[in-house]
Amino acid sequence: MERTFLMVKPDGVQRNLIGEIVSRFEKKGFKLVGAKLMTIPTELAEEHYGEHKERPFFGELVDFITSGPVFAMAWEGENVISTARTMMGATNPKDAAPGTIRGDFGVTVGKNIIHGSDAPESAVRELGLFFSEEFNSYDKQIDGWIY
Ligand code: DAT
Ligand code: MG
Repeated sequence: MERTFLMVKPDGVQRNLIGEIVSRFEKKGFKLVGAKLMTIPTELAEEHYGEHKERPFFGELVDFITSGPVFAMAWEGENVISTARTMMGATNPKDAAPGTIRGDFGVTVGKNIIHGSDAPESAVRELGLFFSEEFNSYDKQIDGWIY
């Protein structure tokens, strides 16, 4: 089953949105298989966002993501990578549709509430960066009503 890395950013934690965000993915039918509240060390932030290191906002992005605790999560489900991206909404909340997480709760691109892996390769890479331990794969009675 496909897995993705999702993370409530420091603004989402401060704004008490952890529960709301977890709830959306739970209700959708995806399965939480790993989670932790953590403050990201600078080196990990720079590696996680390495693809953006030449962009003008890179320093600001690293400062922001390390500015307070994040809620890092591993989620499992069919097509969870792309479906979670759809549920998150566009990168800039001003372009994100109502009903998406960024569309409902975000205002500016710098504080857009949530991170999610954008492809299978980045999901594997990011899960590896944030979770070294085993994931909690488990069956739920309700699985048969989802698949
Ligand atoms: P996403 O988070 O949707 O995958 P991304 O990978 O292009 O978007 O960028 C990573 C983060 O960097 C994004 O969530 C917010 C920040 N960011 C992106 N573009 C920005 C910009 N033009 N100005 C400031 N921050 C930006
Ligand atoms: Mg990205």
